Amino acid sequence: MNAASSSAPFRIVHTVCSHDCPDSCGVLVTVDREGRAVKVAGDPAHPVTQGFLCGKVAKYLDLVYAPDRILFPLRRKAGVAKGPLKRGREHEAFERIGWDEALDTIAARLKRVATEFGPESILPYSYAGTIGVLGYGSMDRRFFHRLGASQLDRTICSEAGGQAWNLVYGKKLGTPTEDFRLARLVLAWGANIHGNNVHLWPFVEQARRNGARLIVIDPYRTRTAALADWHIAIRPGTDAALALGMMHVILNEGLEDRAYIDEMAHGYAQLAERAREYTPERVAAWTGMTAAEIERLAREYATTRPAALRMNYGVQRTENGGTAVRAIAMLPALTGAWKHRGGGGQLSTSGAFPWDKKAVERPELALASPLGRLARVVNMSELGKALTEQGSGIEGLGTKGPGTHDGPAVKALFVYNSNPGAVAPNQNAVRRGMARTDLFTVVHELFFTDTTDYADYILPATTFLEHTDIQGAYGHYFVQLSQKAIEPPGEARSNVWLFSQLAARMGFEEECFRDTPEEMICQALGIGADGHSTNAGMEHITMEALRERGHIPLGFHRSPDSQPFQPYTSGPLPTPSGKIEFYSETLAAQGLDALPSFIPPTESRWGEGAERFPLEFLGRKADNYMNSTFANLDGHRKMEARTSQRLEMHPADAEARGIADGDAVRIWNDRGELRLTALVNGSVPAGVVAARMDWAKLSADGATVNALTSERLTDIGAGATFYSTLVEVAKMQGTGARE
Ligand SMILES: Nc1nc2c(c(=O)[nH]1)N[C@H]1C(S)=C(S)[C@@H](COP(=O)(O)OP(=O)(O)OC[C@H]3O[C@@H](n4cnc5c(=O)[nH]c(N)nc54)[C@H](O)[C@@H]3O)O[C@H]1N2
Ligand SMILES: Nc1nc2c(c(=O)[nH]1)N[C@H]1C(S)=C(S)[C@@H](COP(=O)(O)OP(=O)(O)OC[C@H]3O[C@@H](n4cnc5c(=O)[nH]c(N)nc54)[C@H](O)[C@@H]3O)O[C@H]1N2
Ligand code: SF4
Ligand SMILES: [Mo]
Repeated sequence: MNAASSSAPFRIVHTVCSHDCPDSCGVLVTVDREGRAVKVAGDPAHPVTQGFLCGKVAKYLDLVYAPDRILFPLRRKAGVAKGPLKRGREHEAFERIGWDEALDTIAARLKRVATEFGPESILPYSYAGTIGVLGYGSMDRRFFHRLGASQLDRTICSEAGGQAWNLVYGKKLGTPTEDFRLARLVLAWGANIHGNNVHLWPFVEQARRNGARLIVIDPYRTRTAALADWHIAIRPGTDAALALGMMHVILNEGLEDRAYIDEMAHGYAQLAERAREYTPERVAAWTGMTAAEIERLAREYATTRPAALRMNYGVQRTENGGTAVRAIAMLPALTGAWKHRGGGGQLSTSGAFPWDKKAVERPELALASPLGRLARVVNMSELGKALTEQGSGIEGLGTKGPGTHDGPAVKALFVYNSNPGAVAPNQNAVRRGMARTDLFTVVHELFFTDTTDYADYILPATTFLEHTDIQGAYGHYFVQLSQKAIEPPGEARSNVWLFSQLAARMGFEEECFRDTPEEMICQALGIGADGHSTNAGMEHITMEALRERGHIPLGFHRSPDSQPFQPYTSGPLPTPSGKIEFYSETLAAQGLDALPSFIPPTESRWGEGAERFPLEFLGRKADNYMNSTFANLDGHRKMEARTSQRLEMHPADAEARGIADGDAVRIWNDRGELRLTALVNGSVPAGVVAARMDWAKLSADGATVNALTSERLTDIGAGATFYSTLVEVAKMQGTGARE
């Protein structure tokens, strides 16, 4: 595909959008003779991408060629304090240096910190700037393991829901995206399909043309909700109650699939007993629905076949979000929805990709570190604590097992693939921590962000057009090769290159630090002597085939028409009982409730703080940004203009506070405050207010929605609880309506 002759005026290169999005689109990049990308387009041959890109990435060249991209390594000038820098003038705080000098001094400083305070005082902080297998975690993991740096528990996005799903099913699999077209009912639960997962939408539309109904359960009237047949504006954090209420009705009316349950599930009797407590009347009082609506929803869900559940991670960003996901995940098992092609559901498809992660990350290098063992674990959702409370930042049971409070204070922070200054909870604590004069901070970035304002060194990073990678997806079943389409601008360098170079400066002699991206791709695929992958389910994959086609389905998804993939229809499953677990001995052994139950979040209308802070706050993602990415681009900001820097309120809550549309308002709680302009438009139910993620430095008062969110962790998975936040709102004195 990209093998066009060099004399041709254009080449077309197959890349993969590496943003943290379920769709992982195949992106064809047109490159002119001068090596400049002139066009990006969705791959028409990819069954899920279907030839189109979302609005954000359709304008990707605005990002790649943005005039304010960081192009050279930079060092903070002597005497310039860490903290917010004026937008457009960040350069003044830094001086340009060469890569050699940057790498030498950073390596020397990390060595010194490791010797003086122990290597665990170094904290890598990364998330999903790229979800390519190499870019997300490969050479960097090798580097930090070998160094003995603290391990980061990457809990900020999906850990609660992912672990909850796995407690029920053992593995994150789901109905193939393409099969949603066969559904007669699509239930989008905490899932903004149109905004966050737009390549599922054509399949939903196709289903609806064939008579399917779309029901959306979301406190916010998203684009998806506005297009639905029925929008249920549930109160935040009450989903477990609704799922249990639906079970109550289903079991009461005998709508469960006993044959399927008997064959596939464990703990039915216990669950049935638990569900009996959740009468529609009780559940109505929590969720804000009527008992009749709960009954109607349960009946429609249980009697329509095929019924497809699209749950996304919105549900689990609440204090009891793990339990909520667990309870919702049990619904298709109770009704046997998995048996009907096009039914069942999807939270994530990521469990299907059998990457050889150990070969890529090489955790055994920790044995060669000065620690001689795997380092302690720091939860990324507690960055504020980790940076401000000596030896802290580790609580709860995360992915990597229980954390401890032992270990040295964090003395060096190495940020890449993430913008914690904007996206991490409890922003004021995070920024207080990052402003510490005794903290050494390196940030590998594309732009001057809310995080680079605190950096000692800034290193220029690449976009997915500028490096090679391989990628799976969490919203489809295709492996894709992302080929380097253009040379990086300036001196931008990839994550793999950076950590390979740093390893050399640290004197790490292991051969694996010299692996090329191509070699690491082969390691991830487990390419054997005959050129084929040796990973179970990837045996048909070769590098040649990937280069030629760009995308290749996983083994079980190769003949969807003659052999459709329907997960969880035969056992054993990779759970302790080998079955779908309604009752979890694993949780019981941890002293937790083995069955789902509803406990109102402490930060909710039922919580103690509700008297002082009576409004539930949703600091949501923007439809036209990717978390904090794209927010600095004018074209993207224009697309987001309607809700940008706005606080969405229900008319009743606005009126009670004397607030009119366009008024300047202050939103606050004990953690921080935010100033926005009121938008009294009814996208939220009474008692709930909402605002979008943005950059602090692009906001009038220099803060983002995360100035209000807390570091409290979810019940399962120790994830962040962005959507369990209480606030109060007031009209700002001396301000009138803006319009
Ligand atoms: N346009 C766009 N697309 C994105 C992103 C983006 O920032 N912008 N981010 C990407 C990322 S990082 C991820 S993880 C994925 C997945 O992202 P999702 O998990 O789908 O993202 P959210 O928008 O956080 O949550 C989905 C919906 O859940 C709703 N919600 C909030 N609280 C509750 C609740 O208590 N109950 C229920 N039922 N719903 C609730 C929110 O209002 C929101 O509309 O999307 C990716 N795609
Ligand atoms: N209030 C609130 N807060 C949230 C959420 C929410 O819904 N509400 N969502 C949460 C969720 S789900 C997530 S996933 C997190 C996301 O948090 P992050 O993963 O931090 O996501 P981004 O804001 O997109 O920042 C990624 C950064 O990586 C940089 N980058 C991109 N590619 C590369 C690369 O190849 N190398 C390097 N070194 N850098 C690169 C980008 O320029 C960008 O600044 O935010 C969380 N925070
Ligand atoms: S952000 Fe998502 S929808 Fe947009 S191009 Fe990337 S993968 Fe596709
Ligand atoms: Mo995420």
